[in-house]
Amino acid sequence: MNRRLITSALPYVNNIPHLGNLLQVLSADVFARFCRSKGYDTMYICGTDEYGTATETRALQEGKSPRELCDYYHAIHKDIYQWFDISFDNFGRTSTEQQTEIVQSLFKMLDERGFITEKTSTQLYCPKCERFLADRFVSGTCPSCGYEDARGDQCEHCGKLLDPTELQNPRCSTCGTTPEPKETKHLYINLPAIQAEYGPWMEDTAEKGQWSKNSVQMTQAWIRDGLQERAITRDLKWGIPVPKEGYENKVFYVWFDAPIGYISITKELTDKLNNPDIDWKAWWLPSESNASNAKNPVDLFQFIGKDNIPFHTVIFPSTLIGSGKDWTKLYHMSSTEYLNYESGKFSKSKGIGVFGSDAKESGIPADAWRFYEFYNRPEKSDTQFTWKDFQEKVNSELIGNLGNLVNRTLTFVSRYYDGVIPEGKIDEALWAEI
Ligand code: B3M
Ligand code: ZN
Repeated sequence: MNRRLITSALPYVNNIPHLGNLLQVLSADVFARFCRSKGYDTMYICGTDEYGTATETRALQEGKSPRELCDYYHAIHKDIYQWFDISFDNFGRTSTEQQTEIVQSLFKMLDERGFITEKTSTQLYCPKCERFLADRFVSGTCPSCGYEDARGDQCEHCGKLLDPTELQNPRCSTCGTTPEPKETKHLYINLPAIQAEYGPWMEDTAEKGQWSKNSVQMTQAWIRDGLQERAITRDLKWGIPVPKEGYENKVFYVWFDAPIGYISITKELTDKLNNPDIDWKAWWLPSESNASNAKNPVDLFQFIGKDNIPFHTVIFPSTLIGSGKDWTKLYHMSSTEYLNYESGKFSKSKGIGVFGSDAKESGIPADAWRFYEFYNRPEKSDTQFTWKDFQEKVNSELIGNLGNLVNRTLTFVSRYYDGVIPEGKIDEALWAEI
């Protein structure tokens, strides 16, 4: 049996997780439990995504350093997922030495193979804060749907990925000043140059690994439009240093480093265990590992929400392919639609929805939450969390149907067989009829 490497999207560390985040970790958890019960050699990895402007802006608001903010929220995430009984093999974080080491080495491999280019571009600069406004440091009106509070990297309303310069009426998220365009240079990953190798891999894997329909569609649309070079550096302080001359004041873009977190969190686990037979390379770079399970092939199953699709189906695999090494790459993509809250959207920034801490303090057991979230999983279209439906499904399905079946069976075994299911032979005719 192939081994199974399972990941769920790394939640941003800047807030308390809500039911939308829980959906991803729960989906992967159910699958991991299934795999273990079937005897697969299984590794389930997750952790907090700690770099980028989401952290820096939040730290400014809370009067903490980015490091303090990450420590604070990482502990909260860990605690909440523990309460939900999520069976991670490791719940790590991206702000580790292991992450810096692997991200920088992947970057160097790409650079040596000619897949990194340098470009000068015009970016928004806030004259008052005296800095370039990366991603979430700028907000404005979405050019695609007109939503007035779109962030510089993505419109939360329609999901479109944005470049901050595309925003209409841009403003600095920190001080509100209207930023001005100014020139700066950045490094790009040359996706078009990797496409010749990436394209056939994608077609083959999407079919073999039975990717969710939304991820196949979105990925094919990206390929059809022609892959673009994408900037992988940012003018920020909180991030991984770029090991290249002239880039001393820049860091890697969070979306370049985040998926590599799956790898470094595995390494952090195996460094901690210090057992030669449990080796991160056996999972991610098996050709370079001597661990006893390394010869057995690995299938990578990834669980994410639909707004994270291209990062996992295009950019991360292209990074790995471009490095020239035989990394474990995506096999099955399970990407869900959105889980909405009482017909609106969950929003961490606006505090709308049910958060992990609310669930924990509700007095409703974790298993009831787990049941309803999974029952209501938005597989083909968006679904809604409503308190009324939660109550109804728990009462009718979990307690009424499943609970009763289990309870009656156990009562029966206890009453007539002293609590031990007797050896028996199945009546073939009855079984056939069933
Ligand atoms: N942190 C976005 C999110 O939490 C991002 C996912 C990273 S997965 C490598 O939705
Ligand atoms: Zn929009």
